[in-house]
Amino acid sequence: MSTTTVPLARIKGVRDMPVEEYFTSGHRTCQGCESALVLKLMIKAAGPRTIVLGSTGCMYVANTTYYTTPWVVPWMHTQLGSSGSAALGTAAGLKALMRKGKIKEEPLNVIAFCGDGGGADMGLSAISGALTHKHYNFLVLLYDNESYANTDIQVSGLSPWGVNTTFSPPGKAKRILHDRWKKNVAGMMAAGHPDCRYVATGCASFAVDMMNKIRKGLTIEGPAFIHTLDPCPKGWDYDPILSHELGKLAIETGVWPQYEIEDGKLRLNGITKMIAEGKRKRKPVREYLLKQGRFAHFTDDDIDFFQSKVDEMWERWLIPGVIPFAKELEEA
Ligand SMILES: Cc1ncc(C[n+]2csc(CCOP(=O)(O)OP(=O)(O)O)c2C)c(N)n1
Ligand code: SF4
Ligand SMILES: [Mg+2]
Repeated sequence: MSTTTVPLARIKGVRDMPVEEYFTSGHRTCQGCESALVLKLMIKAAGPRTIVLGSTGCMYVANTTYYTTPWVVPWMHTQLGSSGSAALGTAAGLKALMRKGKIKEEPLNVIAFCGDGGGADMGLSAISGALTHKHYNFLVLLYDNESYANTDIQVSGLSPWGVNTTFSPPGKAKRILHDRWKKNVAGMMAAGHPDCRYVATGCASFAVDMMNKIRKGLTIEGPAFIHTLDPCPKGWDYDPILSHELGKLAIETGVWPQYEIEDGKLRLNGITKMIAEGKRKRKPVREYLLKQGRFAHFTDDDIDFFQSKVDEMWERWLIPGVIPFAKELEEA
């Protein structure tokens, strides 16, 4: 039984990208949907010898309307909280079938995707369990549009502080209904799963970087986890033309640090690395927030609070964006 993975070389630049598409026409996602772009680039990076498993959410429902689908590769729906167990079970099943000689022995990619609701809330335990199984090769990709978008934009554990969603509308008595700070999922996965060989954050605004992270996750041999931040025109309430710009601004303002952790070694990358090395200044979060209708109710105080939390991450965390503990306890 071969344990090798599908060979996927590093993409050197836009001109080196594969031209073949395996997520094509036939989907019904909104105009400017970055999560759809993440899937399109994900499978472009992975190639045809891939099985995709997707938990319930926009990227399941809008991509598999009866009789139409953009998927060219084998694809299966899995229950909302089950991306981790589906990934592990499929990788283990393929291995057993190959060992018994029931299917041809060949390397195959297994990718399970989930949304922030399905992955970071409901399916956290299944993903955590899967990431402890070092003898199986698979990638769990969490596409984060910061709400339960498919059921009409409800708050999730990854929704940003103060955001206007259908579960947290600003009102006269309470302007800020959602007052919890976004979970740090990639950091949690990396710090808490010693046998998970690869964890990364990504964004489709930096397509080559994101695709190379997907290739790395698929070829490292063992479980891998990638978390992408995906602007969502419907839930974030902005003109779809701004999707690319908003992804970029999330990184430029320091709200979304870009990094990868390979066998316990951290590499900040792109603009995040430049900010960390003092070669580039973080843009004010105001530039990111005020382009989105979901923050239109923010007062200056709200923006200042948001900025102070991002500053805290950059200035006080042991590793900005990754390890949230302050360097030392302050004297009482
Ligand atoms: C166990 C279960 N609870 C609730 C639902 C209803 N439901 C379907 S999709 C969805 C939203 C999922 O949100 P997320 O995972 O963030 O994906 P998105 O829709 O944002 O792409 C919900 C609550 C379900 N399908 N299964
Ligand atoms: S609601 Fe958001 S995530 Fe869902 S299809 Fe529309 S843009 Fe994409
Ligand atoms: Mg979501």
